[in-house]
Amino acid sequence: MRSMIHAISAAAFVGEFVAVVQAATLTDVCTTSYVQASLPPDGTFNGISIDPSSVVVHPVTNYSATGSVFYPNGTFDYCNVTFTYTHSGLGDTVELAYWLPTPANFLNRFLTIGGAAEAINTGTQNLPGGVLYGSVSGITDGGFGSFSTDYDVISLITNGTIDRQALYMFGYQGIHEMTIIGQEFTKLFFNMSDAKLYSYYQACSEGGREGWSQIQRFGGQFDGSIVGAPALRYGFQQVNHMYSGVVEKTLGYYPPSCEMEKIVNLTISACDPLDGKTDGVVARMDLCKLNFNLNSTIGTAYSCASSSGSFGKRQAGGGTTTPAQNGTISTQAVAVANKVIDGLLDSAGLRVYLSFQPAADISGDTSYDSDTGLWETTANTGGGAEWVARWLNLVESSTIGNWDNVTYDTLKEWMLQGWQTYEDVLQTTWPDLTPYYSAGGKILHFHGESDNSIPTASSVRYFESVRSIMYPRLSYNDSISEMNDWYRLFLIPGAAHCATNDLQPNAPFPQTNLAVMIDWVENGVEPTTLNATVLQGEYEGETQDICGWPLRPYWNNGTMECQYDQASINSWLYNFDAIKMPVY
Ligand SMILES: *[C@@H]1O[C@H](CO)[C@@H](O)[C@H](O)[C@H]1NC(C)=O
Ligand SMILES: *[C@@H]1O[C@H](CO)[C@@H](O)[C@H](O)[C@H]1NC(C)=O
Ligand SMILES: *[C@@H]1O[C@H](CO)[C@@H](O)[C@H](O)[C@H]1NC(C)=O
Ligand SMILES: *[C@@H]1O[C@H](CO)[C@@H](O)[C@H](O)[C@H]1NC(C)=O
Ligand SMILES: *[C@@H]1O[C@H](CO)[C@@H](O)[C@H](O)[C@H]1NC(C)=O
Ligand SMILES: *[C@@H]1O[C@H](CO)[C@@H](O)[C@H](O)[C@H]1NC(C)=O
Ligand SMILES: *[C@@H]1O[C@H](CO)[C@@H](O)[C@H](O)[C@H]1NC(C)=O
Ligand SMILES: *[C@@H]1O[C@H](CO)[C@@H](O)[C@H](O)[C@H]1NC(C)=O
Ligand SMILES: *[C@@H]1O[C@H](CO)[C@@H](O)[C@H](O)[C@H]1NC(C)=O
Ligand SMILES: *[C@@H]1O[C@H](CO)[C@@H](O)[C@H](O)[C@H]1NC(C)=O
Ligand SMILES: *[C@@H]1O[C@H](CO)[C@@H](O)[C@H](O)[C@H]1NC(C)=O
Ligand SMILES: *[C@@H]1O[C@H](CO)[C@@H](O)[C@H](O)[C@H]1NC(C)=O
Ligand SMILES: [Ca+2]
Repeated sequence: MRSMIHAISAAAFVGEFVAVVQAATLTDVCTTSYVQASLPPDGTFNGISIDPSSVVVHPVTNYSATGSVFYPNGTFDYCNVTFTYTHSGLGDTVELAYWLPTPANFLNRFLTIGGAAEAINTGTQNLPGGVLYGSVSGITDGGFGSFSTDYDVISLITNGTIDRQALYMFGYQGIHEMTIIGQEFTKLFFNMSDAKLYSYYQACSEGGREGWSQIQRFGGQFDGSIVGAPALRYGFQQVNHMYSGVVEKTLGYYPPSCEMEKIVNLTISACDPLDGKTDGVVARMDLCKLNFNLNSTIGTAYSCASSSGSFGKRQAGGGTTTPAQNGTISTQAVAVANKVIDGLLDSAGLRVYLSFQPAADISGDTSYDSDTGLWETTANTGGGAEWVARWLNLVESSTIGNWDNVTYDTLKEWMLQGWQTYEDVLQTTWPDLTPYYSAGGKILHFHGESDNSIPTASSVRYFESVRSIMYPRLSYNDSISEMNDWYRLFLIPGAAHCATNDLQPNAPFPQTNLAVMIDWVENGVEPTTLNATVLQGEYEGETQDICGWPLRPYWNNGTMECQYDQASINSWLYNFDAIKMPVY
């Protein structure tokens, strides 16, 4: 009976009720019938039919979420809701999951959560990040078969035939639909009537790309978006995963992991103090790049104990065993490191793409083959190779097999091919964000300075593209100042790819980003610096502030200053003179 009344009031008279304080409990409303009555009615969304009979509801109490870098630990009650919808004329099934806070804790917020790697969601891992802040959180399975079905395995219908629907769902449509359905459902479930629902986005890596896919297309969809280390410029980014391997192949040297890690460790030690604070963290990768000569590591001894288990920090290496290693750092290993850090140039010596910062952990690109007793690259079996196999060659395979003829020029061709083929769906670099900005949306974009999967400079390039496209007539400083009213970029010292970094354990991570964003959107508190927390090591629990781009941190006798340093800024910018088109 209660749900019938609710259905009538919500569906028929939306807008005519003044918000009434309800004293509903989780058990009152976390029921199949109440959820069914709260679904957006048929006809709300063109081309979408929700199936009320698919609704599955579980009230969950005292759920504990701990150990995430994206939100603090917490315990809460929530309503776990899943249901499906279909696209008119397709007969497909897309499943959605929403976690709704208990009514007493709901604070008129909705949070969209994206995926990672080849997935359009991160399972239940990041859903708590919204509920903790009084927000409904939602994920989608994209229509790929289940919440744990990655997009890559269903991306081709068969060899030669792209599943276009799945491609566009992964590219941007899936997250968009989950969001607009979830926003309506939230309003109806909580009897919000005309009250403002604040909408947020939060995800990292592929999820960062998905965030940009929404910001670039759907102005007004989010009040605040938190995008971490985004895999944007997808055609370039995916192929770039193969770059280190092609460097090794071209230079004819496959460095043992220990040798490369020693180079990384020595770089960290040498560059740590350049930021004015010796704490094991390289907070100024620019000064490291400008001042540290990797050649100085040649001849230093290294040794590592044997290890087993999952190997390869960046590419899926499988469960290999790594033997004990020792030796002295060779000229060839340093040549590989220098070339990897320099980034891709074509055979004419012109620049094609950007690369990692010097102290990022670039030691995971080779693995030991116990059959041959040799070190080899993992690049021809990793994510970059899968991209070429499935999305460029349209073959159901996760490797390219024989790559004898793959050169720097091949990588360039693949980058251009991927960009052109998927420009409107995966490339995700549209630089004019006027609709999002005009609707009042805020953006908090962050990227680990020691990212070893998606180069940090990739984010700097996109920020600078948006700046120059949107503010062509303003000076550099004036455009930065205008942009910072609604879009801020933070480079996180020492952080790895969407994660803390075991080689720089004292580095902070911005774990409270959603709290910061809520404060910005709902209370007008501008994050001039970004709140971050040290999550491991000797300073665990310490709060640190992070400078906003283009300012750079420097500790002057123990006090951090955010400084403007033109040479440092310039070191993050690249001119892709091998490519005639503008690359945003
Ligand atoms: C939840 O935890 C609180 C505090 O630990 C406890 O008092 C309460 O009984 C628990 N509720 C349930 C349903 O387990
Ligand atoms: C959060 O939980 C993790 C366990 O997953 C624990 O290691 C960490 O110390 C906790 N953090 C705080 C601030 O209590
Ligand atoms: C949420 O509900 C779905 C669908 O019933 C179920 O598969 C999942 O295990 C539930 N998750 C949690 C954390 O309760
Ligand atoms: C797809 O192509 C690959 C490579 O040519 C081949 O190994 C595989 O058998 C093909 N799969 C099907 C289903 O034809
Ligand atoms: C919404 O309103 C209906 C009808 O008054 C009520 O039964 C229900 O508990 C309310 N829902 C919430 C979440 O307060
Ligand atoms: C690099 O430093 C880490 C500690 O930060 C250490 O565990 C590791 O053994 C070092 N690697 C080498 C090759 O010395
Ligand atoms: C490092 O050594 C290589 C090979 O000897 C040389 O070509 C290169 O210029 C050196 N780099 C620097 C920055 O000294
Ligand atoms: C270095 O490795 C070799 C085998 O490659 C081994 O014989 C030697 O004992 C090792 N030396 C040290 C100091 O670990
Ligand atoms: C590599 O290139 C050579 C010369 O063009 C060609 O004969 C050979 O078949 C190619 N190999 C592969 C694996 O494509
Ligand atoms: C931009 O502002 C910084 C201070 O934030 C200042 O040092 C720099 O000189 C300014 N640049 C120009 C071109 O005015
Ligand atoms: C900043 O982080 C600290 C933990 O390091 C946390 O206690 C505080 O609430 C955060 N501030 C904001 C505005 O999120
Ligand atoms: C640096 O800080 C210490 C203590 O914080 C103070 O005693 C010293 O005078 C400062 N030095 C300078 C040059 O400011
Ligand atoms: Ca430091």
